This record gives sequence, C-alpha cells and structure tokens, in this order.
Amino acid sequence: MPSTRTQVGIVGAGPAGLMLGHHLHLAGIDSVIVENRSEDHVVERVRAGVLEQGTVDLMHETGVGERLRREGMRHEGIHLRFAGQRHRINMAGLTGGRAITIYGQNEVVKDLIAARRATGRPLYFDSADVTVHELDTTSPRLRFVHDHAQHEITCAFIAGCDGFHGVCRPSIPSSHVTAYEREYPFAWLGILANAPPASDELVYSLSERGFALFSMRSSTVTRLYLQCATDEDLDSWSDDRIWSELLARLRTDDGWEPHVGPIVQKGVTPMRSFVVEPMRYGRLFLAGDAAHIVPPTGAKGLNLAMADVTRLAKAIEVFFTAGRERELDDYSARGLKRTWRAQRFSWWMTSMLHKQEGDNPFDYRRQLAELEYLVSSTAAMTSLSENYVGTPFD
Ligand code: FAS
Ligand code: PHB
Repeated sequence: MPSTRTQVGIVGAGPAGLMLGHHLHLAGIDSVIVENRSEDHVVERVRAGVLEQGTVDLMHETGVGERLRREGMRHEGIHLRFAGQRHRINMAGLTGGRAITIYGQNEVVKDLIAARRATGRPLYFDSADVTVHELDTTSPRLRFVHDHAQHEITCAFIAGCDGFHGVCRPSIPSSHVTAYEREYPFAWLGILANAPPASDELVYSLSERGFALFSMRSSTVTRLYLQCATDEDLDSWSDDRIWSELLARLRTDDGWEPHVGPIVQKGVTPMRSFVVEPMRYGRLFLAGDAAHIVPPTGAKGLNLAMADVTRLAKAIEVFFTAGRERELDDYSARGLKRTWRAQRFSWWMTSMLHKQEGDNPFDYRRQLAELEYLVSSTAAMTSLSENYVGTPFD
C-alpha cells in the first residue's frame, strides 16, 4: 500500500472540506481531500441557498468570490407572513448594513472545486473504504481506496468535514464525546421550480396549514419549501398538489403569491438539531455538519461550517508557523459558542414558524402573538436580524 505524507488530511469535499483546503493552500500548508461520492453528486446536491455576510466576505477575501459577485443576489431584508399579511424586516437597516446573499451551495462548491483544481493539490472523488486511525497520536493516518488502489496517508492533523453521516465523528471513542440532539416531528418538502421569483426577498410563512418558505436561486428559478410529515411519501405529492399547498400557505390578502412553473427538483429534508462536544479528539478536528446540525429554518448550517474551517485553518497555520497549540486547544470551545448561538436561533425560528403535532388553537394564537410582537418591536426585529445575517467570523 503506497504510504505518503501530508500536513492535513481532509475527509469530505463539501463546503467545509473544500474551504479548509483552500485556506490551507493560501497559507502554504499541504492537504489532501478525500471524498467518497462523485464530483457530479457533490456539485448537483441541492442544499443551502443563504450566505451570511461573513461567508460572502470570506469568499471575496480568499479570492473565490468572482462569480458570487456577478451572480449572487444581495438581500437586505426578509419577510414574515402570517394572518394573511407579509411584514418586511429591514435587516441591513437594523445591523449597520449587514445582509445575506442568495447563492446556491452547489455554486459555492463548484467555485471551490475549480479553485482546488487550479492549485493542482490532491482531491480524490469516488474514494471508498475511507477510515481514520491513530487519532490520539501526533501522526494520525487516513486510509482509502481510489482507482482500485489502497492509499495510506500519514498526517499531522485530520479534519472531519464529512457531514452528519461521515466516518470521522463515529471514529471517536464514545467515552470522549457527548451528543446533544433534538429531532423535530416534521420535515421540509423542498422544490426547485422554473418560475421567476415573485418577490425580491425571502418569505417565511406560518399558516393554519403549517410552515412554508419562499426562496430563490436566480431570476428564473424559485426555491420553495413546505412543512410535511417526517415519513412523507414524495410520490403522493403531484406537482399540482404541491403548488396548491404552497399557494394556500403563502398567498396574502393583498393578492401576492409565488409564480407557478415546472418543478425540476423535489426532495424531503428531515429536521434535527445536533451538537457533539468536544469538536476535537486528539489530532482529529470536526467541522461543519460532522459536528453540528441545525434545522434549516435559520439558514445557518453552511455558514457555521465556513466559520469552523476559518477558525481551524488559522489555528493550524499558527501551529506550523509559530509552533503554538493554544488556538488548536481553543478551537472546540470557540466553535461550540458560535454553534449553540446558532442552535438557539434555529430552534426559535423553527418553533415560532411550524405547527406541531398536538398543538391546540391556543398554541397557534400564541405563535401569531409572537410574530405580531416581533414585527412591531425594533428590539425584537434587531435580534432576529443580527442572528440571521450573522456575526463576523472570529
Ligand atoms: P456536507 O454534508 O455538505 O459535506 C460532507 C461531505 O463529506 C459530502 O460531500 C459527503 O459526500 C462526504 N462524505 C461523507 N461521508 C464520507 C466518507 N466516509 N468519506 C469521504 N467523504 C465522505 N445551510 C445554510 O447555511 N443555509 C441554508 O439555506 C441551508 N439550507 C439547507 C437546505 C437543505 C435542504 C439542507 C439539507 C441543508 C441546508 N443547509 C443550509 C445546511 C447545509 O447546507 C449544511 O450545513 C452544509 O452542507 C454543511 O457542509 P459540510 O459540513 O461541508 O457537510
Ligand atoms: C434556501 O434558499 O434553500 C433556503 C433559504 C432559507 C432557509 C433555508 C433554505 O432558511
């Protein structure tokens, strides 16, 4: 088995793994990225669409923001829809000009893969049997099969950027970690539709029939979600049924409603909150969905992943340039502080905007009262805005 060396072995070529590889390249640090799916799968996977100000600034600062600058859609506000009315929250006005940008996760991944390819540094898609070893030593090993050849790479560090269902987190002895989890009794049915967005900003909606979200990907593609059951059978949802449900939950008394068009992609996403503590075991560092999952209502997952790897890259750079371990030792505590803040916000948005099994009319009226207070209080709107646009990466 060919045995080679690198400084950082990265498992997973999602946004976290690719951005970490990019940071390390800019710092002149070697890395190898190993991904078990194909490039097409990773690029086509439809996920996030909302980038915090911090993620947008990061992509520009690291030289991968050119297409984002051209094609990203900057939004200074969002709308909350309830009781038949839309209410705009002027996030930029309440946060000193910070905003979100709509730019598909798969576009972010495409830009980072192109940047990686341009460096000529190793990026192994379609790798099998990926395993990590000797994590509690100063030379952990990453093993995988690529092109039918066994590989073993000796690393100084391994970054677990392999998502919720990866191999890195489960490779940590259970006695070393604590997991915190909440599963939600509903899911999201999401669609992509070839229809020009009927609003120039997102619309989050609570209706008697449940949650719905109006988002977009471009001036010709709308992205929409509706609350459904966790075991929802997608085949029982004809396109007509999806549209009539979305229109029922989103239209407003003043006649606003999304434009209808051909549905080109649909899927059901489970909703969970998950955090593992600590985010480190020896020379293995977890980042992104490998360490924490938030329900997508707060649009935080991708942005948390970017914040993690930015902090991790700085810590690894200081280790190699100054031989200092303090930043590495602080990585988990600082990551968890940002994670729990995002967990609280995402849980709050989810609880406020979804109808729960067993709720009674009192609960729905209470949710409406919370939304009514929210859109009439500058303090409350400022709190939502600060959390939604995100704080600068530390
Ligand atoms: P990822 O899961 O993206 O990447 C992990 C990679 O590791 C994958 O490519 C996987 O194939 C690979 N991998 C897994 N096991 C492996 C193994 N054994 N060996 C090698 N590789 C392996 N977040 C937002 O911020 N805003 C949003 O609007 C938003 N919307 C979302 C909508 C949906 C429907 C979903 C599902 C998520 C959404 N999220 C959103 C969250 C989402 O974007 C994630 O947080 C983000 O993908 C996390 O990135 P990574 O940590 O890189 O994990
Ligand atoms: C999306 O555009 O896919 C999106 C937007 C906001 C969310 C989640 C997903 O909260």
